Amino acid sequence: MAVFTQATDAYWMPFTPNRAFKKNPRILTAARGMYYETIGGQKILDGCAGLWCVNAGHANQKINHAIKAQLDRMSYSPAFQLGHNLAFEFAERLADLFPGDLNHVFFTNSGSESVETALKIARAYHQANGNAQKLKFIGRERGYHGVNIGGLSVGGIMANRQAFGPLLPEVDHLPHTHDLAKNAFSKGQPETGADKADRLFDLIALHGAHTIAAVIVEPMAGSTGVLIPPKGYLEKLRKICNDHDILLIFDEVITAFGRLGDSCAAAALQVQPDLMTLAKGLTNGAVPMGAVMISDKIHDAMMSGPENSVELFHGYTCSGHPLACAAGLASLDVYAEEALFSRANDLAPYWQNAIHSLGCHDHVIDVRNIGLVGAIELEPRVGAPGMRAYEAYLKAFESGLLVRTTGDIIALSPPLIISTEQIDFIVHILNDVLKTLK
Ligand code: PXG
Repeated sequence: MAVFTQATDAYWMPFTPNRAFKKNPRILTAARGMYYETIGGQKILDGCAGLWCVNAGHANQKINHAIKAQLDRMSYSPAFQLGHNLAFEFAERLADLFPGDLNHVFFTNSGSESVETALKIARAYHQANGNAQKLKFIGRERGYHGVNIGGLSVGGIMANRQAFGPLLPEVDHLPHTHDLAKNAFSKGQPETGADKADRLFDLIALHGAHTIAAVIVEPMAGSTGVLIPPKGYLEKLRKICNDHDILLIFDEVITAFGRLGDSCAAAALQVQPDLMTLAKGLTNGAVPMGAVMISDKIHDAMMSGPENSVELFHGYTCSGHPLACAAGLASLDVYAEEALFSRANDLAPYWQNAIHSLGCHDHVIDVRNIGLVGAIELEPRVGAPGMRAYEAYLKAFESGLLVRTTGDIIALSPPLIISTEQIDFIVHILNDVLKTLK
């Protein structure tokens, strides 16, 4: 059994209680398929696809080979004023994959950058159309749109925002859709709550549609603890945006690439956005990459100036990075060859029954699911919110299962290659954990 002797002081870990972690580090040394291996040699079933990204499982050999081959061919190509084949090919493939007229792709390196890019494109689009006053963004309470200033501003998670104010002033928020009193233990999309979208009318009345550039929402909010859109809610947002020339941005960093049983939430739930942000499953997490899908309407409006002028003063050194494109193209092949999006769809009823069986335990106040996503919400301990779920996380890990927790919510989003036996294992471990949870 290997022992961890590495000094830990220099590495400031993201979204981690560094001092507590470093007293008792959990160190992974390898990952393949559905499992990690720890430094102590323990096998851990991955109940959350890394951080919602390893949809085809870990160390997929086809993806690994594509990256290795590209590494020896060309490991970097300048992103501005020069191109390479894979970036064009990958963009075409993405345009084919996603619904409607999301036919144009801007490459970034993360979900956070995708969000900033989408917000900037929304403003630039309205400016190109002569509507320079359309500057405001409408986000949503409990929304997560990454960690950069634009994304924090439209995001709605207080802990992520409070140390960094002031944020963008031209922002307002819709209410979140989570309503346990009415929708606890819903299977799939909750029946009630579409009317929460009507609050957009109030914000339009308050600010004026002529000042609002875009509404940005996660079709299913992941990070905040799996908030599933009520039936009819996204459709309503779409209609109100259409009627007021407001762009609708779906942040699909978590929901795209099969998580809801289709290429993206827009396809699964049949609501078409104007812009869609991507990352994570775009390369199966193998190389950092993000992207924004852009509709014809927006793209064409921006292509109207003189032909030799830059249409969008925006981009990153590593936009369309060759290794990321190689990983992304191979990921699309694997998703198609292994039919992973429909696999997620086919497994969803089994998954639903399995995780709803956990609803019987003390302290469980909700179980919810959609596609291959699930959440178990626990009643917070008085005076110690989050502790109950954190204890569940630690106990599950000791028993060989990795879950994510946020507040007192246990979130589950396994790789789409999961078997029914492995779903049973998740439920078995969580049963034991929830039984002993005080
Ligand atoms: N938008 C959404 C909807 C996300 O979920 C981002 C943007 C930012 O992506 P980057 O690549 O900049 O991290 C995210 C990221 C979790 C968890 O366990 C979720 C995310 C990241 C880390 C953990 O819920 N989502």
